[in-house]
Amino acid sequence: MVRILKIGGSILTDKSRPQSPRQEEIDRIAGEIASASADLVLVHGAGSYGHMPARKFGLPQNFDREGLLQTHQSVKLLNDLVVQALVRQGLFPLPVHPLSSALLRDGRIERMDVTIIKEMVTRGIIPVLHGDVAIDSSKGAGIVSGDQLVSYLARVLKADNVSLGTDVDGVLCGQVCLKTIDRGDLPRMEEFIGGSNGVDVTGGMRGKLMELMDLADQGTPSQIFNASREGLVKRALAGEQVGTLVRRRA
Ligand code: IP8
Repeated sequence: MVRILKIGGSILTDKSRPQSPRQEEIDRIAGEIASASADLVLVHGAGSYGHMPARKFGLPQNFDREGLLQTHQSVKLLNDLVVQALVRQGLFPLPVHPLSSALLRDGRIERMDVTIIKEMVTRGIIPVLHGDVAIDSSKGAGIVSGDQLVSYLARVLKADNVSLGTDVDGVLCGQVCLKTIDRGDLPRMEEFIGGSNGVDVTGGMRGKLMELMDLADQGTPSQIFNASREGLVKRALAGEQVGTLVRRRA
């Protein structure tokens, strides 16, 4: 059994200000993870640590070596804060930087060495990945979002629990949070799945849904829930549905 949890950058940081962590949230979420940390792969978004420098350097449209370097160094700082918070909970996390393990082609993961991640999980270690810059074999520079990592890893690791914590209750249709969503719902949802709060270069809720629909089509359902509500990370990890279930079209 493998569980994959992604925590969005908008929970962990203030996306409107550069490199601004929400330390209390990072610590609270680390505490909730401690309740169910076995067989877990953790992925976190880049928040203002990634999206702001990426936009400044015109990534991923421009191949800018300085931009790749600065953006990666910046997201590593957030990754370190997450790793340290888990360590304070008595857990054994290790950072895994996608820049060093994944190759993109046209913005999609073409290859990624997941053997290391599997070995870590088997040995009681929590691999902690994050949205990152990456090398793209066709365009030079790329960005691999935490959402794309979740969908790739869930497929390759055959995950049985896939949860994405965001700063909203799930997929919202106006004021109503949907219990479930599948590909057939997308046309009527177009107007509601626009953007995300703050600077975002990887597509907000729309990007997330595209990744998760592909995953659902291949037989792995996932859920989008509100990780800023206390207790929901813990309950999601325990297998409870606490947000919108993204599933294969019936
Ligand atoms: O926050 C984006 O990852 P995300 C990564 O998971 C960068 O969308 C570097 C902007």
